Amino acid sequence: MSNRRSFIKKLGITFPVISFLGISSFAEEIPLKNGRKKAENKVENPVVKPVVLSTWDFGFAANQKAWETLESAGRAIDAVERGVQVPESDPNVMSVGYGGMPDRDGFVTLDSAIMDETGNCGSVAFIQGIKNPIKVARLVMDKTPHVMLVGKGAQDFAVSEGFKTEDLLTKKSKEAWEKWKTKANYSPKINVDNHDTIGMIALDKNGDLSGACTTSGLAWKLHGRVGDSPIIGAALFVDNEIGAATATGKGEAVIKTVGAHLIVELMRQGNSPQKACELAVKRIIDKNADAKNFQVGYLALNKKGETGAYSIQKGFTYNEFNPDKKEKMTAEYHFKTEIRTY
Ligand code: SD4
Repeated sequence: MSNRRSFIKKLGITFPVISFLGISSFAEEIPLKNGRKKAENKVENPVVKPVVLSTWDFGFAANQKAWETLESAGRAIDAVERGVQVPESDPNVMSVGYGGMPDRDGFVTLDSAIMDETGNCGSVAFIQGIKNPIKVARLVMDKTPHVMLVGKGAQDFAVSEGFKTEDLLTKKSKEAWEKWKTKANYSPKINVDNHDTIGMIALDKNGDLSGACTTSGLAWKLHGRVGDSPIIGAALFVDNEIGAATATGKGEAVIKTVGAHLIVELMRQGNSPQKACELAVKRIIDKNADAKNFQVGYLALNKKGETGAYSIQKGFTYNEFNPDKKEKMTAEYHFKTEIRTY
């Protein structure tokens, strides 16, 4: 125990008084179920302004939900888990959770991941019949010694935890699939209705970062295809010393460049969240001659609450909430703008 901390203990000063004194770096270590301890809060700033970022227009309602938790000094991990359940549960969001568009064979298969401030994480991939896969990912993280469960095993685990299985294919999604089948032309479009994952990253009042990412993946994908969303490091990565990042768009391109992890490492090297997102997009463009034909969008957030957003193409919208603003934003993008040199 530091001298400063033992001194305060000796004085018998209570937590509210400590907070009043603006001494926020005395958070005790919290033992976690996995035997590890939550890292001691090293934030010196007494009042951390919470921030939450999420992808696409439907993320606005998700941010509103997450904000309730952040505003009341809850943990970022709880905020993101609650937030992303909003589009997961909404049948009108046809690219996440319930009502998501199916694969080529008519099956709705879902991918989700979650990661907290201790570096702990959980994910489910190719899970079927479960409306809120992010909750299952959280349980994989909290209750198992594993990081990832897939397919039937993931569904069995969910059922053993009390989840109901349901038919996730709504009338609307089934009709869209039937229409697609008449041509069965597999050519993913940009920013059109064949994708849109929710990725959400947040910083809480304690200065801790967490993230979640959940999707039904690319519509009309091959049965069994798993995208970037449940892959830790690809569509989601959190390092509580540095920052967090999340991705949306063509998962294969994100996996191949380990996008979210790349962004966090670029921030570790001193780049701002904005520059880190731009460099990660540039990496995809450098490695893919056909990058003009698909979309990838990145969001990043650092420990100071600074944010970044960038995409390959025009049209990537995201939502940024902090105590001073609650806004839908449009990201800067690579093509059709001057290419920046670094
Ligand atoms: C995937 N990245 O399965 C997801 C799809 C997506 O915005 O994000 N769409 O590849």
